[in-house]
Amino acid sequence: MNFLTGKRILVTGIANNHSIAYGIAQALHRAGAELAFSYQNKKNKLRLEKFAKNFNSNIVLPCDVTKDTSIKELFNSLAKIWIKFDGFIHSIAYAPKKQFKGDFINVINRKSFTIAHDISSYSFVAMAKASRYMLNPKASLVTLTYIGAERAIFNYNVMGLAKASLEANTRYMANAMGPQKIRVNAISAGPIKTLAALGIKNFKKIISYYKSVIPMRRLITIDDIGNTAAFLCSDLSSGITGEIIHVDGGFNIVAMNELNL
Ligand code: 0WD
Repeated sequence: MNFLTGKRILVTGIANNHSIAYGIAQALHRAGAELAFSYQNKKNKLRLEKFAKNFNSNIVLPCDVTKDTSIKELFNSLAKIWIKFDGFIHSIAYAPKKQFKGDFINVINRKSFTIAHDISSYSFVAMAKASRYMLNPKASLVTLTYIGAERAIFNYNVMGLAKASLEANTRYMANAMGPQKIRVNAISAGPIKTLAALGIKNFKKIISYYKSVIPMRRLITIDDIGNTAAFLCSDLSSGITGEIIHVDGGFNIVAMNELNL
C-alpha cells in the first residue's frame, strides 16, 4: 500500500520508540512517504539519528518550539534539503509535572497555564506560520489531542485547557489554510503508555478503567494512531479538514455500559 509515495513529511515529538510519533513514522514509512525528523534537545539527537535510519532518512534537525528562532532555523535547514514538502506531524505537548497531580484549582497557576498553552497549542500554528511558504498544495498537518479537552479528567488539569485550545487552533488553521489547499486535522488518541503519559498521576488506573469501558475492550496502540495519521496525510482523506478524529476504541461515545452497573 504505497498511498504516500512521493509525499515528504516532517515528524516531530519522537522521544523513544514508545512515542506516538514513532508509531506514526512507522505507518508513514510503510505507506511510502519520505520522512524528516526534529528533536527537542541534544540528548535525543543520537537516538533519533538511529531511528531515522530505520526509516531510510538522514534528515534529523533540532527544534525547540518555545523559541521562534529555533522554529525558523528548523525550516531554513529543511529548505536546503526539501525546497517544498507535504506536511508535518505535530506530536508535542508539555506542562510542568506538578500540574498533573491533584485538585485543578489548587495546582493551576499563571506561569504553568502559559507554558502549557505555548508548547502544546501555540507551537502548532507557529510551525505552520514558519513553513507555509514551503508547503505543497494538498499538504496535510496533523496534531495529537486528548479527550481531556472535551471533558474534565482528574489530574489532567491544565493540559485539558491547552488541548481545548489546540483543537480550536486546528479549526482556525484549517479555515485559514483551506484556500491554499492545505488540510489541518487532529487525532484524539486513547491513552497510551508513553514517557509523557507516565507523568500523569495514576495513569495506570486511567488505562485499566478505560480498557474496561470502551466498546472495543482493548487498548489503542501507536499503530492504530499511526495508520489514521497516514490516512490523514494522504489524498485518501482529501475531503477532510478541521476535524478532531477520535482514535480511542469508541471511548468518547460511551456514557455507561454493563461493567459500570
Ligand atoms: O496517552 C497518551 N500518551 C496520549 C498522548 C493520549 C492523547 C494524546 N497524546 C498526545 C500528547 O499530549 C502529545 O501531544 O500525543 C502527543 C505525543 O505524546 P506522547 O507520544 O505520549 O509523548 P512523548 O513520547 O513523551 O513525546 C512528547 C514529546 C517530548 O518528548 P520528551 O518526553 O522528551 O519531553 O514532545 C516533545 C518532546 O520530544 N516536546 C517538545 N518538542 C520541541 N520543543 C517540546 C519543545 N519545547 N516539549 C516537548
